[in-house]
Amino acid sequence: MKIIAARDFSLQREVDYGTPEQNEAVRTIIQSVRQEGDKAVLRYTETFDGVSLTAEQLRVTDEELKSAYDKVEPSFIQAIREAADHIRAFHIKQKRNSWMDLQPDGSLLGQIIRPLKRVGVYVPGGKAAYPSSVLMNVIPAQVAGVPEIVMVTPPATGGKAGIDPYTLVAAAEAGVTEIYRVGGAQAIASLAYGTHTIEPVDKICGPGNIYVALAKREVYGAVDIDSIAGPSEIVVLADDTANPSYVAADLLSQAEHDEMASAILVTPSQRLAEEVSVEVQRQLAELPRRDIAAASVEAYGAVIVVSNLEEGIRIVNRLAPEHLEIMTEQPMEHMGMIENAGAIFLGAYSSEPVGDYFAGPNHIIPTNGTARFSSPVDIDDFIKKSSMIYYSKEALLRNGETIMQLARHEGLEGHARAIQVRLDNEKKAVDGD
Ligand code: HSO
Ligand code: ZN
Repeated sequence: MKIIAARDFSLQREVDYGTPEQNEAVRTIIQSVRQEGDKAVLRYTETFDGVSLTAEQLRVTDEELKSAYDKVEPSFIQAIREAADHIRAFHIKQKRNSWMDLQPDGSLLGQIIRPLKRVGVYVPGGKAAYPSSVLMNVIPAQVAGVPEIVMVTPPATGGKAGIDPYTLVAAAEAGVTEIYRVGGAQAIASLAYGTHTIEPVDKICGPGNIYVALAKREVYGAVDIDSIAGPSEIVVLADDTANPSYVAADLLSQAEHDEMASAILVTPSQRLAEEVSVEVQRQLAELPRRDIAAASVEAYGAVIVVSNLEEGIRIVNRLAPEHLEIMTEQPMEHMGMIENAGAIFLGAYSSEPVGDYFAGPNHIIPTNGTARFSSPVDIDDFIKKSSMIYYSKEALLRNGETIMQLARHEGLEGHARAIQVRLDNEKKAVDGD
């Protein structure tokens, strides 16, 4: 691993906006699905996934879901259940209440919290088909009270057997209410605009390939979308007391996600820097996904040696990493100085996979420096708020003139008259008394 100077370092990587051809292809798919509905969906499924289906076969049946349970080990179901319990318990803490505030003049102001009605979760095939990510997308929606949670996934993620049974089990355990075998841009178009078979949703979330990402960007506005996740990142802030083999293993745990993942050690200890570099190479050689991890370490990995932990913390705040592990003698003390990090893991035993799978906090976390201004997926992603205003007669009489002054200043006489008509009417009533 290269040892480099802090000032030369940034975590920011290019965001992939796709080639003009890819954008064009996505637009065509969305247009066709809008115009032809299921017919276009089935045609694209045949072309891109090599699976020919009827419209009735798009929806996964309850029997199919039941048979998925027979295909996976009971210990996997148990593990998913335990993880789901923790994730649910963590997200329940985030729930917000509607509130109302009674003013002395009898008026009432408030905020009403409502879940979104229908949410679509995309689950990709290929190297990023993670049952853990199904839990992390679906459970917050379910805890927020979303009544209809629709999952879409390409039809042959489990090979000839159809959809990967582990994905199906995770979906059922998390609380998905409908599943459709459709992937790619055609899945996103169906969720956004609806077809005869698939009702449109209010929000689409979940990761996918470049076509899925471009399609989500394209339909944004017609529906809400989640933010588009970049490659995984880990920064470890460690001092002399850290165990080099733990640090190296944790760096590799994220490097193995993607050739573009980023794993960085920030430390004031030259000895630790050197030992971790050696350890990374040693552990890499034995890692099944060593090709991916090695490419990531080579391109986006680094050890940054700083003069003290305070300087290290400044660098962490500048990087604003998705995941930060603090392996110092007093991790709690240093945590207070961290301003920008999506998730903070404290001490030698809080290895990042603890959070990826099990502890409860969400593993969908802002990347590419966006932890400066955004947050991990939570309940707020699946609710909306309505403001509530009840003005009493007394309140309007007291404040009407002021409101009219503001309206007239903006040249909006109609606004002013909406108030005036009430004030006049009240005046008449009083004069008539
Ligand atoms: N570390 C990933 C999430 C994940 N890890 C899924 C394992 N499975 C998010 O950056
Ligand atoms: Zn991970």
